[in-house]
Amino acid sequence: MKKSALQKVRADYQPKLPKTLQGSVKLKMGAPTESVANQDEIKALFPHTYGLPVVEFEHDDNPVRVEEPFNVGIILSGGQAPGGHNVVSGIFDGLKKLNKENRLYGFLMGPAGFINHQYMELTAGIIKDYRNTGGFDIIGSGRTKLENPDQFDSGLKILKELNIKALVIIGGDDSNTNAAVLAEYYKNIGADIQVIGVPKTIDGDLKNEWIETSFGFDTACKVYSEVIGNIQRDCNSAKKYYHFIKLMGRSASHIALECALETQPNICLISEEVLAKKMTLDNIVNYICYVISERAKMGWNFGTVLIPEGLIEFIPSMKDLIAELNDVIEANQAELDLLTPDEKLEKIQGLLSPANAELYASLPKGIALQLSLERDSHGNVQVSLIETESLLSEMVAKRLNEMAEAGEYSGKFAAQHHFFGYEGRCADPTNFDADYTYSLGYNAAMLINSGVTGYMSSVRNLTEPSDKWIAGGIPITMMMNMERRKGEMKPVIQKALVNLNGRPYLKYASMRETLALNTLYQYPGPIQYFGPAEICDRPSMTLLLEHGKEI
Ligand code: FBP
Repeated sequence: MKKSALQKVRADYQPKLPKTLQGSVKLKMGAPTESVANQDEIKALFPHTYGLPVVEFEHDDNPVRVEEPFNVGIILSGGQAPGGHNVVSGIFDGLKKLNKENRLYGFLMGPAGFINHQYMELTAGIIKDYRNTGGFDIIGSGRTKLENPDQFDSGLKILKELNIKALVIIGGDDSNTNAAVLAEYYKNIGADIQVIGVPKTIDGDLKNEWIETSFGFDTACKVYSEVIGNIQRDCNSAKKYYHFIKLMGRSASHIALECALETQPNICLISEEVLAKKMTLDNIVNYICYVISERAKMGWNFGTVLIPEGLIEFIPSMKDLIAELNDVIEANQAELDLLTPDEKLEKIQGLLSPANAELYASLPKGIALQLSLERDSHGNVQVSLIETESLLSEMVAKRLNEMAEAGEYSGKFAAQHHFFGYEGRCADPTNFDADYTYSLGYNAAMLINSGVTGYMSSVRNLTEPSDKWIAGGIPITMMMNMERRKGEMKPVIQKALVNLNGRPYLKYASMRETLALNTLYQYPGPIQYFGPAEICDRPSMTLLLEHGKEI
């Protein structure tokens, strides 16, 4: 494979490790833990892995040599996120540091490769080509949900065949939930297999006191912010378009919020705020129209609107509808698959409760169909397929016409639509993500060597220089609560949505009116890998603000 000039130079970047991981390590045990909610239910479901202590690594002055070599398997699960390859190289280097004979196997195309016994050995020669690169293409990723004992037993066969002692699942909240279920299952049947999770997702919604951020969020947001900045320059040059920009992130608005802090658009909708204020679709449209008409009075018929991917699910009436649709579609999927789009709409409408049926019927047909598409394997609506940016701009255009007829608006309105998601998921990781992911992987190897199971690799203190980062492990059950999924109550890792009392949101909210009624765009420019640390190593604004720093 021919490499670009940047790829060649970037391959030589040596990611930084926390100081504690640079030599030999020993484990410091913390106090026993409790799950974040529903303690009795979670405890009953995870009798062997509930209540474990938080663990932290310390430098070991008297290291005990590991005599027996061991093998490890890895799975890349779910959507791609920048830095996945560095998790793999971090695990590999950690294993080799412990014992040159240790081996690493990668299961191909996500959990499916584990269940179906498709794998490859990851050697130094293979890994060399993937260091510091974006993507998950080293072994591929997939969204098969690892959830039932048949799958666990099938996977166990290949683990035993390859003499694998531990499995590392690199994934988001759902995949790490599965890691916890698998750890418990193997412990329960005495399989003698450890399971370790690594927090991945560009969405930034897998975080808590111990997991300060999921990997990939930093890079993806910087890619989107670069492009939003470029659009804003274009917009401010031509002065003739409103750009409706939808940003990935599934339910949470972390990506949209981070990009707003980076680029200072005229409007950024925050789904969590829409829910808290019980806003309707009309309220949102009216707010956008208010900003457009005020800007028009100043002669500005241009602007930018950031829209979080999951917005529609947070509008309370839409949320109720989607929840019922999830259950109805799950129960009738086979039958619905055989119908034409019109028949499908009619059928679904007939199955919904009266209030939801009415709302469903009132939606533009295209949006109703997008809401009725097959769910992902975790039972979630595929929000990335819903064209909220077009829905909003159509409704805004209609309302502006009504306002114009009533003599309340005399501007010009033309819209452009964008959806940024896939553009950022496989970017070469920023220095922050390159270091963070390498450390998470290396740390996972150390956790395996310490014998723990049902833990997530945790590296924290991330707004400090990397040598001061704190490495350890968090019991996954500690992050769990019970939620309704596919019509049933299930134990899952609690998703972190935007905290409306948190500093990132409050910072944006304090600037919002000024940004709406002025043109104060910020242009972050492309990710820099070489140069001054304040440009190359700066973590996300979200992380800085959450850690009490100024931006
Ligand atoms: P993960 O939670 O698996 O990391 O996925 C993140 C994400 O990029 C979401 O932001 C988006 O809604 C979804 O994946 C898109 O899914 P797909 O990759 O299947 O199109």
